[in-house]
Amino acid sequence: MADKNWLNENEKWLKTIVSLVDTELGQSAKTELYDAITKMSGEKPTTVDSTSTHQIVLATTENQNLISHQLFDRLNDEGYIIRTITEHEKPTILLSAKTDKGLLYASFHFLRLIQTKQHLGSLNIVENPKNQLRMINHWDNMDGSIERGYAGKSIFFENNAFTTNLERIKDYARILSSVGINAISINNVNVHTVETKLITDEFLPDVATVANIFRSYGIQTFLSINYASPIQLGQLTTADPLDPTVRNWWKEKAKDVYRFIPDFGGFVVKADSEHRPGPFTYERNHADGSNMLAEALEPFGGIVIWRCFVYNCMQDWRDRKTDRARAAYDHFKPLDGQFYDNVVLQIKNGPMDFQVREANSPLFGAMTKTNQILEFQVTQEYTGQQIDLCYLISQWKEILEFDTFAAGAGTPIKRIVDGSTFENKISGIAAVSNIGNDDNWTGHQLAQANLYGYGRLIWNPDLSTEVITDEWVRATFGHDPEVVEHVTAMLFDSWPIYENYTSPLGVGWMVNPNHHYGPNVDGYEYSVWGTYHFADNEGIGVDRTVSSGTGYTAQYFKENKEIYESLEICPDDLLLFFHHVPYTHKLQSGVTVIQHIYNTHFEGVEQAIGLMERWSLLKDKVDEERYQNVMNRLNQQIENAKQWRDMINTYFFRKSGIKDEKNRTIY
Ligand code: BDP
Repeated sequence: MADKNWLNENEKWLKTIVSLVDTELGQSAKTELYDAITKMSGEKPTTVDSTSTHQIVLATTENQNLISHQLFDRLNDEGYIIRTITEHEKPTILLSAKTDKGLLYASFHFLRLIQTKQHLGSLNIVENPKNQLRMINHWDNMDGSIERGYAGKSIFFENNAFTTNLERIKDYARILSSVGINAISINNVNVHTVETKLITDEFLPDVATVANIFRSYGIQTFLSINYASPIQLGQLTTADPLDPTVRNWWKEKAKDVYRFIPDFGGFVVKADSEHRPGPFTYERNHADGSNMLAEALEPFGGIVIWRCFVYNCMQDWRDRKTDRARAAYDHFKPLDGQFYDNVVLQIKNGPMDFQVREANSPLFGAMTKTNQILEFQVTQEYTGQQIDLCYLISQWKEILEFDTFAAGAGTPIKRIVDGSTFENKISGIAAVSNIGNDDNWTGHQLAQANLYGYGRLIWNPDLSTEVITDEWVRATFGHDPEVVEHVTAMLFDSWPIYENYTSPLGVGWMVNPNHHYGPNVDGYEYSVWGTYHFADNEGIGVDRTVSSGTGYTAQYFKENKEIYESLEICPDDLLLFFHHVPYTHKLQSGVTVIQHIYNTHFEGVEQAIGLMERWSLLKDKVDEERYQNVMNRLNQQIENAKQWRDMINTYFFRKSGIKDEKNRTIY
């Protein structure tokens, strides 16, 4: 419900919606406007040129004559204009774009203006998305489970079949489209037996049904595929990418898929990664593997999204030379220039795996002749699992702003993945979704902010975290100043708080194996996963320097390499990611490493309690259901934080024998 004063001044604009665009997407644009305005203003607008004094007009370039066509030169195919034209005989807000898809985005933008109480009398907005591919990846399995899902079961699958609840999928399409997402892969990157059959006649009609829903909201559907499909589905004896029968098999397969879904996006591929099949079996490389699929998809305009999450997951912990952080760069950088132009590499933001804090992947900008997109994780695998609050927009913003120096100073990651630095044909950002069939979609009510913010940030990485957060808080909880203040502060504080009581100084991985929630300092220390902290009685951290360590720092461009290589200027928050230091090493902040560990863990618990206290101030201002949902989780978060504090502090106290300067309780 829009605010009364605002409504009094602006409701004249909301009485009539005239749409001149009759396509499927045009219909969606109009319906979204119509339904939302009805709900927000309490009155149904008319949809014909009525007697009302003002109107909203939806039109694409060619069917409007209200503004000069030249103004559209500034738009790309997904961009739009929103303009108040008061001098016209009937004052009009024109929502216009070159395409009906742009129009849909214009409608959602317009609704955001209402939700954030902007004045509608003098709008002059021109918007283009900065990223071409704006994608969501699902890790949903057909038995209904979601790998790393923390918000219930899959909304797509149950009992090894597709769901019949298509309304829910439609609502999801609307959610995604409202923040500009234009691509989705619906199944897990680990493609198991049943899911391998998604590209067969058994399931393609169902995939097509889902794709139809997403299409009406401007979203293209992709599938994750099993690299060994020719063997598992095709009775071939090999999946060798250079074998002509295999190549032919994929070509025929692509034809099948496009018969059902003419605008199918393409394949997402996890190959030679964590025991998934891939070209290595046949002594071929990732270019051979991806190009074969690209060749099959090319006639239909499809693309191959090939993941770079490739490393040795059978490492011997005694082997101090192998460094998992190096793996993606070592595998892919030498192949630059060998990929077809409908292949795009999907690179996780960090070289390890979505940790609370890790360095940024040095692959960004390292391959000048290869399409690349960035992968974030909205689902909070290592960041609290939607029990603990962890607002990730601040983290992603930092990553996107990171200067790679790939084309000299001023080459942030955001300008590499948007394709502008190296003029890539395909570019953009993908992320693992955090939704499931829980009523509130994300389990933790406030985790919705991560999905919203993800969409908004990748539409325009130049947007500030403040602006994105303010939009979400107001759209979700309204405009009460106290609510806005407290929810905003909670979101902003949450990532640093989570970092405080979990992983000090960029060390990472001190979590329980498998499920990854809660502390376990040595859980991965003597395992095969390559994720070590090397703590002993004297010190902690991974020496990744060229001078005495794994040489990982050399994968960065010179300016960053020099910073990370140096013990003196390496930022504190990544110190243990790059260096092995004694517990008595003095940080730039002035405290020793061990004292930092103690301080942040004590502080983290206090701060988690602080979050709960802040939320409790809103008891009478937020409805009971949402209030309780968040309160329950904050209480669990406090228990988790205490567990982290006590285990980490005790572990390092026992290892180092060094007392807390402030004599607090350590067990
Ligand atoms: C890790 C997850 C695992 C995923 C893998 C991946 O623990 O479940 O399959 O990443 O991205 O973070 O492929």
